[in-house]
Amino acid sequence: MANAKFIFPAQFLWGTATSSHQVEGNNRNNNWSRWEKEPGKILNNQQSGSACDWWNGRWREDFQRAADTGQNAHRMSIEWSRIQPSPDTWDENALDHYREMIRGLISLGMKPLITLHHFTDPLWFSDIGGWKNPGAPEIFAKYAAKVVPALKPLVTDWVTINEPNVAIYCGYITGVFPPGEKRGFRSAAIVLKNLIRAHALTYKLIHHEQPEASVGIAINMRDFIPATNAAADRWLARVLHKAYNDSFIEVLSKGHFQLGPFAIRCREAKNTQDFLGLNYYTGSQIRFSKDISNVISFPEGAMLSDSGFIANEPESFARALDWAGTFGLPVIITENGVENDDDHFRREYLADHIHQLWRAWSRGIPVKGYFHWTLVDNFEWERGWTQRFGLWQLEPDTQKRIRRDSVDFYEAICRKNALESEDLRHYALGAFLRLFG
Ligand code: IFM
Repeated sequence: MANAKFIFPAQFLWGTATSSHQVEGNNRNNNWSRWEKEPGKILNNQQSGSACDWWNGRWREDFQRAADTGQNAHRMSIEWSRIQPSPDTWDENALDHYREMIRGLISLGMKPLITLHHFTDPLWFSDIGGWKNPGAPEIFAKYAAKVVPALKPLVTDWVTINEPNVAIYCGYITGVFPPGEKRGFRSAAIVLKNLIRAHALTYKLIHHEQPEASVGIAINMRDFIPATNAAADRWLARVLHKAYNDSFIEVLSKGHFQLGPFAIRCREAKNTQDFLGLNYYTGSQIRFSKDISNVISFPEGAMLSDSGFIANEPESFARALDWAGTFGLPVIITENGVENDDDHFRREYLADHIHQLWRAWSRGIPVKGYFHWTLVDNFEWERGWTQRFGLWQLEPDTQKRIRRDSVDFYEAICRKNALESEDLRHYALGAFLRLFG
């Protein structure tokens, strides 16, 4: 068979994404460090501990790994609680530390994409009500006003807030993230509005500091597919799509959002994105049921990740990309990946998703980059160390890194700026056969 090559546009960003609390280790002053200590909050009562030991300097070897394997970009986050350990103190050493890390990336030829908020809040902020505090947007903007001038000589690409929809859903509806409210719909609405305002203020502040900056959020998009053609299933899938996927992003685009009687109006948020950051992992099937645990499932026979969290549904990724394209902005895949320790599934998933990414680009969606989640196995929030998303496997106790085969596959894609059928055949035979068999 002739070799087929799915070529990406020049200057495409290929990297991995990480977040401070998941990799740094020894974060002791944020709401997650407190949450982890409460029995029963994290699977098997595991804790982040030293995580990937980045704060002690192991970022150097991991950045080297990324650069040595062809990556030209990296998405990382700044830990608010390190920069502003109390309301009136700023830690200049922590800022220096981040400058050093970012310089490290640049010196290795990797473009930094910097996230200002990735799930964690300083303890003092949580103790004054966190994102429910009416002053939360201004408090956050004050932190951003400290970080942005300090990093702007090194950074032009910013993500203000990571997955606000996940933070709200897990923090106030299911309660698996701090502050652990369950079915707190009123709180969720308050937090949604405050996060939108925090983003809008920060967007403006960054552009004031750095007119050439490119600023977005990273939204978690989940494709909700009606399980049947029944009106109730279709209705519920539509409502979930609006509430989970659209609510935040629509306000950033139009300044308002409406779902039945629930409305948000925030004119200051209108047009406050320069790119759309898409975090996509899976699609799921929606069935109308009074028993909430029966609502979400995966299609029968779907290829599932180790703990059954993620299904390989590339068509859902295609729909997510089409959806992202409707906002008329450049699209960056700020996260995509799968938890799989033995790596057989990751390579197939990677192949199917990169292929869909290429297809989206060829039908005109302006995709500019892809950040695989993640570089090295790290602390996976309420699921502790049980889910392994890394290109490199990590033994947290010894800090030993073990290269998974996906590294070689991803390296081939990054270096060639293309997905080639030969690499597909070699690393992901299932995907090869799905495409060419
Ligand atoms: O690890 C998380 C990340 O922090 C946010 N997006 C999803 C990832 C995998 O669950």
